[in-house]
Amino acid sequence: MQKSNVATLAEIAIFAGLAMVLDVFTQPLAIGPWISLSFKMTPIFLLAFRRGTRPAMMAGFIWGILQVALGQAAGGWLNLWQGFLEYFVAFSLIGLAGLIKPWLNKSLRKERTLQSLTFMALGALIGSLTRYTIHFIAGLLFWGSYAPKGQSALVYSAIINGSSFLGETLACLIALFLLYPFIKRFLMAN
Ligand code: 218
Repeated sequence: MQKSNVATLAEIAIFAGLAMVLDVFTQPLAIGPWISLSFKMTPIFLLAFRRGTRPAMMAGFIWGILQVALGQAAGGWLNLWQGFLEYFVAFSLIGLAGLIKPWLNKSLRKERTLQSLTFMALGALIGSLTRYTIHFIAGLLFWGSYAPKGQSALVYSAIINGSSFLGETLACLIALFLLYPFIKRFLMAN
């Protein structure tokens, strides 16, 4: 195995672990009745920008497994299909942020700050949006009976997952922008 493969595998484990630590030790910050900020996806995005889509999807997948294994998923686990979708599939999809890696790398090399930040935001949006598409669909299929009386499963899922998507994505964008000056070299892995 090549040296860079071993390094990538180590980083997958480390960044999945970091996401899990944030998951256990940070509380979402409520900024209103609907939106609360939570930057737990940031480590997966950082790995996605550094190593690309596949390693980041593996890290997201491991984070999903860790949540289930450590009992962190208990409140959000209804049955096997729903759990598989919302923890293994949804969390893996966060890694799709890595799709912008080639463009981000180019703009980082040319030291174009605004362009680099834009690509990072675009990557985070891709990962978060695909993840939350799964939660939205799972909301429709499995969570409809939790809707308040008179509210359709569609509207309920859109409200719950839409606000959660906004809070998680916004928090990660803020975290990524604040970290940017310190991580430019880290993001240019090769
Ligand atoms: C309407 C509705 N309620 C709850 C869920 C479950 N859900 C939503 C978002 C994120 C996660 C993963 C843990 O953070 C879960 C389990 C849903 N999909 N829809």
